[in-house]
Amino acid sequence: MSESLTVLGACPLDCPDTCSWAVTVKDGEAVAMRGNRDHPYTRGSLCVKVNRYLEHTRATDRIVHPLRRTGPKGSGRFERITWDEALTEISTRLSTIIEEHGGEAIWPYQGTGTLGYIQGESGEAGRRFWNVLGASRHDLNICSRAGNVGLRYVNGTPGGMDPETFALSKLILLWGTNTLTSGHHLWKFIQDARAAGAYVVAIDPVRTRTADQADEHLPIRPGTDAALALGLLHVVLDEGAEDRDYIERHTHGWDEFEAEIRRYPVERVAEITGLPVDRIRALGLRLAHTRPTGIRATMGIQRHEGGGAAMRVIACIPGVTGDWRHPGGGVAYSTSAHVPLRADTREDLLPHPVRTLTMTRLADDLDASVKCLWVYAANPLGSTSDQNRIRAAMARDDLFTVVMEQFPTDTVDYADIVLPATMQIEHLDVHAGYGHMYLMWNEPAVAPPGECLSTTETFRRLARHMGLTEPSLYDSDLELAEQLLGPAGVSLEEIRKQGWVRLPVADPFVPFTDGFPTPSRRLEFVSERAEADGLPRVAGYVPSYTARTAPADRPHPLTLVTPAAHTFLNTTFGNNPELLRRSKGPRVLVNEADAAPRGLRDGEPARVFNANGEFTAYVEVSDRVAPGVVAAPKGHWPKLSPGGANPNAVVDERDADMGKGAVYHDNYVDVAPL
Ligand SMILES: Nc1nc2c(c(=O)[nH]1)N[C@H]1C(S)=C(S)[C@@H](COP(=O)(O)OP(=O)(O)OC[C@H]3O[C@@H](n4cnc5c(=O)[nH]c(N)nc54)[C@H](O)[C@@H]3O)O[C@H]1N2
Ligand SMILES: Nc1nc2c(c(=O)[nH]1)N[C@H]1C(S)=C(S)[C@@H](COP(=O)(O)OP(=O)(O)OC[C@H]3O[C@@H](n4cnc5c(=O)[nH]c(N)nc54)[C@H](O)[C@@H]3O)O[C@H]1N2
Ligand code: SF4
Ligand SMILES: [Mo]
Repeated sequence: MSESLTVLGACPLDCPDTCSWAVTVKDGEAVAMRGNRDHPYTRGSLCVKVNRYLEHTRATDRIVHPLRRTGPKGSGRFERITWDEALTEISTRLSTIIEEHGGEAIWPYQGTGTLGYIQGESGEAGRRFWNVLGASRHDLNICSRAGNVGLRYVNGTPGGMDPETFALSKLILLWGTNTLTSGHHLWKFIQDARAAGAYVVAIDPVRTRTADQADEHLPIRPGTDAALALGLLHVVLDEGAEDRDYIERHTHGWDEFEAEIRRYPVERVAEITGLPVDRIRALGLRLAHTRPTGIRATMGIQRHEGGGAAMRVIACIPGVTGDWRHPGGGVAYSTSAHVPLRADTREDLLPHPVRTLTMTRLADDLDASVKCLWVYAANPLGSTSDQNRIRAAMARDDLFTVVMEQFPTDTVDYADIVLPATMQIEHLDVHAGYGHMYLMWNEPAVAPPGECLSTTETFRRLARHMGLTEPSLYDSDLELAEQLLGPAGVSLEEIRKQGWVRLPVADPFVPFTDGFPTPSRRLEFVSERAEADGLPRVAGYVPSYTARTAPADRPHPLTLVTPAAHTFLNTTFGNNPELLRRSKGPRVLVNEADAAPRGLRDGEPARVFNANGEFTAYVEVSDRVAPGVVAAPKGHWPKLSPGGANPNAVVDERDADMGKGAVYHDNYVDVAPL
C-alpha cells in the first residue's frame, strides 16, 4: 500500500471566499479534495461547484494538447499539433504582426478564470512578456470597477470591513449581494451575529435564496439603490440620530450632503424604488438606532448606469451614523485593497508608451487595428456584453486568435491556435481573497494531464522560441512568488507550510481608525476629485438606464437582471453535466402579471429579446421577481444552450457611470413564447 499525501491549495475562482483546500494525493493521483478545517474563513467547506473540482479536472472534454483550427472560425473543428508546431506558428505570426503593425496590434485579453498572482489576473501571468513586445495594455474592468471608483471618492479606497466582523453587527444589510450563492462562507458569521440578536435585511430586486433566509427582503426596483440610501438617511436625520461628533471630526462636505438627503423624504423614495413607505421608514428607524450596522454590498449593485453613484452613496451611510467607530460597523465591498502584494510586471520593459484596450468594450475595440487577440482565463463569448457583435468581430479572417484554455468554450471555437492550460491542482500560485483577510498559497498537487502547461511556463517557452533575451522573462514560479511575497514581508516558508497567513492587521480589524486615504483625510460626502472627473460633486442618486427611462421611451417593457448562477462560476463549470442539470436552466424568472398577458407558461421555452439579439430560456413563473422585472442567471455556455446564445446576447455594450463598468443588470427586453 502506498502512502497518501495531503497538499494544501487555494480555490482560484473569481469568488470573494478564496477557500483553502486540502487535496489528498495517492500514487500521483488526486483522490480527494476538501475545505481546510484550519482556515478561519473556509472553516472546512467548499461549495456546490468546487466540490466537483477534481471531477472537472478529469472531464472527458478537457483540452490536453495544442490544437490548430481546421474548419472556419466558430466551427470548433481542430487538429492536434505539437507544442513545437504551435510555438513556431505563434512566433512567426506575432513577429510579422509586430513588424507590420507594431506591438499594439496585439490584445492580451485576460479574464478572471483564475485570480492568482502568478498564473492569473492579479499579477504576472505573461505581463512582462507583453511589455517586452509592446502589446496593448488590457484594462480588466469587467467585474467591480464602477463600485471601486465610487467607493474611492468617499473613502479613498474600495477596502472596508473585514467580513469576519459581521459576527459583531447588530443590523446587517445584504445590499445587492446574493451571499448564499456568490460567497456563502460569510453566512456563518452572519449566523453568529443572529445568535447574538442581529437583524438581517436583503435588498434585492430578486427574492434570492439569501433573501429567503433573511429576516426581511426589500424587493427594490433595479438601479434605484442610491435613492433608498438617501431615504434611510432622511429617517436617521428625522430621528436626530446622526453622529454629529463623528461627522464633525471625520467627514468632509456635510452641509451639502445633508441638503441632498433632505431632498429624499420617504414618500419620494417609495415612488422611485417601488417599495412601501412604511417598510422604508421602518428600516430607516432600525438604521437610526442600531449600532453597529454592517452593510455587505457587492457587485450586483454596480452593474448599472448609476452603479458607481449607488456605491458612493451607500459608502456615505457610516459617515452619518458613525458606524466606522465600531467593529461590525461600516461597509464591506471588497478586501482587495487591504492586500499588500504588488506583482512587479515590469512596466519599464515597454519599448514605448502603449494604448489601453478595455475588457468591457471588446465588441467596439476589436477593430481592424487589432491583428492578434490572445485570450487567456477568459470566455468572452460567454461572459462579455453584446455577444453577437463579439462573435462578428472574432470571425474576422485577418485576426490571429490564440486561446489558452482548459475546456472547449465558445471562445475556443474561434481560435486559430488553442494552447492547453493547467488547472489549479497542477500549478503553483499565490492568492488573496477579496472577501477575507488572508493570503493563500497553492502548492501543485499532481502533474498536469497530457501536454497542459501553466500560463507562466507557456510564456517562458514562447519567449525562448522567439529568442527574447530579457532575463526576467525566465524567472521560475518560485522566484516570482519570492519577488511578490518578500517586499510584503511575508515568509515563503510560513505561508507554504500553513497554506495561508492573515494580513498583518489587528483582529478584529477596524479600518480608517487613522483617517481616510482621501485628499481631506476625511470621509468625503463631497468630492472635488469626482467633480474634476466630470461627475456630481455631492454623493447622490443617479438613476440607472432602466430606472430613468420614461415608460413611453422604453424600447421594451421589461428590465432584465442577469445575476450569478448558483451552480456555475461565471461560465466556469457551464459544461459540467451534473452542475448543468442542477441549474435547471437556462431559466428566466417572470412574474405572473407579465407571464399571463404574453401567454408564457411555467416550464416552457421562451425567447428573451431586444435589438441586440435574443436567447432562449425556460420560463419560471414566479413571485421572486416583481412585475416589470425578469431575471436570467449568467454562466450558461451559448453553444450548450437552446438557440446557441446566453443572456449576454441582449446585454448592451454600454458603460456604467464610473470606470466603464458593464451594465449586466440594466437592460430592457421582452419575452415571448417560443
Ligand atoms: N455561484 C456563483 N458565485 C459567484 C459567481 C457566480 O457566477 N456564481 N460570480 C462571482 C463573481 S465574478 C462575482 S463578481 C461575485 C458577484 O456576486 P454578487 O455581488 O452577488 O453579484 P450579482 O450576482 O451580479 O448580483 C447580486 C445580487 O444583486 C441583485 N441586483 C441586481 N440589480 C440590483 C439593483 O439594482 N439593486 C440591488 N439592490 N440589487 C440588485 C441581483 O438580483 C443579485 O441577486 O460573485 C462571485 N461568486
Ligand atoms: N450577463 C452577465 N454576464 C457577466 C456577469 C453578469 O453579472 N451578468 N458578470 C461578469 C463578471 S462579474 C465577471 S468577473 C466576468 C467573468 O468573465 P471571464 O473572465 O470571461 O470568466 P469566465 O467566463 O469564467 O471564463 C474564464 C475561463 O478561464 C478558464 N480558466 C480558468 N483558469 C485558467 C487558467 O489557469 N489558465 C487559463 N488559460 N484558463 C483558465 C476557464 O476554463 C474559463 O473558460 O463575467 C461577467 N459576465
Ligand atoms: S468558488 Fe468560492 S466558495 Fe466555492 S470553493 Fe471557490 S472560493 Fe470557496
Ligand atoms: Mo466578477
